[in-house]
Amino acid sequence: MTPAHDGEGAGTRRLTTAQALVAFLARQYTERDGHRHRLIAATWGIFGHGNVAGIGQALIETGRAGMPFLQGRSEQAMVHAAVGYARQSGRLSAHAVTTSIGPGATNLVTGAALATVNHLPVLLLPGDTFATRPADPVLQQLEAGYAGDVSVNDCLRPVSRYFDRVARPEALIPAALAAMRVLADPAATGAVTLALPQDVQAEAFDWPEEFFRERVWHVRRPRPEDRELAAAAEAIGESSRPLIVAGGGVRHSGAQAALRAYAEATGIPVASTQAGKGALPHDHPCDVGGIGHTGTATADDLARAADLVIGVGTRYSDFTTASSTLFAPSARFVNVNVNSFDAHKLSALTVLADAREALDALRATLDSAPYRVDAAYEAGYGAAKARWEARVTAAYAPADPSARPTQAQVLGVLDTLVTEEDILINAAGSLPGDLHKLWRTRSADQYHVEYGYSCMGYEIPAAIGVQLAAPGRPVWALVGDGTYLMNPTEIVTAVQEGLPVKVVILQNHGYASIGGLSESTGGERFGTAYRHRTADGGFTGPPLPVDLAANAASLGMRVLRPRTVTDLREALSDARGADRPTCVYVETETADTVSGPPPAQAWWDVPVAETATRPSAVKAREEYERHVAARRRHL
Ligand SMILES: Cc1ncc(C[n+]2csc(CCOP(=O)(O)OP(=O)(O)O)c2C)c(N)n1
Ligand SMILES: [Mg+2]
Repeated sequence: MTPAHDGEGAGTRRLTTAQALVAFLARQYTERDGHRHRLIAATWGIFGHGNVAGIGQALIETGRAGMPFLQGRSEQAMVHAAVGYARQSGRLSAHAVTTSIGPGATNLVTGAALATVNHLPVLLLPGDTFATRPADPVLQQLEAGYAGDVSVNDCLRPVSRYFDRVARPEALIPAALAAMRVLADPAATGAVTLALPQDVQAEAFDWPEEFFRERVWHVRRPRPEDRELAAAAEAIGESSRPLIVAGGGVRHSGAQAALRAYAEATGIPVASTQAGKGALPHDHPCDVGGIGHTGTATADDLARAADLVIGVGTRYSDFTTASSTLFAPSARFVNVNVNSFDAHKLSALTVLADAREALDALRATLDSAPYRVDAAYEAGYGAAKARWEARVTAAYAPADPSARPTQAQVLGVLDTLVTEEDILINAAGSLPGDLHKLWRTRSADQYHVEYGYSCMGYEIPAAIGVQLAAPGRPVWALVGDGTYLMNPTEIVTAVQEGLPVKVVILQNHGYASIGGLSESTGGERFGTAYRHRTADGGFTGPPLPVDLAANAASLGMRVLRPRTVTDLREALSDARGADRPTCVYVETETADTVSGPPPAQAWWDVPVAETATRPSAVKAREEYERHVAARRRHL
């Protein structure tokens, strides 16, 4: 870096905008509970003309120690990796992602939406077309006829929590500070985009030294207001059938111990969303498992009967609420959330606060106003929990260990091998439902299912990000064949970085989950199987001769191909101990004769055609209308 120079620039440093940004990012920290973390721990990148000579050059100037660099294969996947890292880091540390202009930039959009929906921080640094426009149109420029200041990067606005275009070097100062503010704000965080016109990236400016001082961004834990706390405690005191719904906010806040203490003190059962699963270990007496469409019978029956639902850090997605059909019309809600938007859902009594602070404060109210659910309620959900546990055991148990495993049996084998160290990653297909219903989560960060955006192809890159944040721990990306095909290329990055991630490919020759959904909505599995096209125009021929195991091997992975349950146990055990990226490829049994996991315990709204000629669709519509009639508005 050029040192500060004399004269008019005393106390300033002459750097390009890109150099200044990288130097700035290298000195940003978060702090929570007295612990400090590097806010931007590394930068992912794929270079093109829009960033190679700007941010690319700045990264060499700064050096590897100042800003570690990670090379990706696709921009979307780099964001997934960054999101995996941020979730595993408790949102206290994040990654940046630099891209070229045009396609490199718009490839970020899906990842940005995923980060924002899940409230997970990532800093996006797409290149942008020239601010000075000397040679318009630059390669890959959009040229919107109606507006000169629009570029493809504007696609990132709706999916970013903060967006800025740094059209002049000095505009970087407020833009960079605002970006850090949003990334470190527990209520606002998500994707943050600083679009960097390629000429501005390379332009020099005399930056005030003050810009480069170390900055520590306090990640706050707002305490509940007395008034809100008192109202919540009163509602809980009046309740005879309360239920806690633990969402992702419990995890982000690190509120698991506080939740456990509160649940133990009150006997209130705890159901969890996909993001919240693991808030309590599966064998805790108060843990009743997943809630909603993919929930357990225990949790869903409690939800139907609950007179008070205490949402802690949840967005109440349609899966969680069974599309507004799960909770009783008379149910009341208390929402603990750091984010006002979520706190106000379902006309709840709001407790606008950090989850840990709020749960501790609620527990403290018990000193003056003791509260515990009655023994019959506790015994009731305890018995239901035991019944569900038996169903999990049945779904996991192989009838014949020399046969091909079902998907649930694959989870069953994994269940026998993992400890609380293991981390499981998944996002889409039939696995999220199976995992939510069945998985016996042993530790607070074991269950990593991205279900806010449920994005096929999140798993493998996310495993890389998680492994970077959790070195030495077994990290498993569980993927369906469709998901694998959507985004396998980051395997190369795992190989390049020597990260021993484990990828389990569950081959069932197509989009089985959507096939099932199609069938139940009268769509007859149209377009969901990976089969050869036949003379009738459909995809009803033999399965495609695609070899995903060979594909993974070609990208540099070690690949194991177990065929039976017995082989699978050996392969998963081998992969678990492996010190290099290892893939376990398994064909799963899908025949209707094999019993699968328990069916959905609650509805999910997928609109069915109102007019149809095929009997299956007509019948599905009748069923749909029956369910819709049960929808409530909690006002
Ligand atoms: C990027 C993306 N595209 C489409 C979907 C819709 N979708 C959800 S699950 C699924 C099928 C997944 O197939 P596979 O990974 O093989 O899992 P399976 O359903 O067979 O268990 C599709 C297409 C999605 N979630 N994400
Ligand atoms: Mg599949």
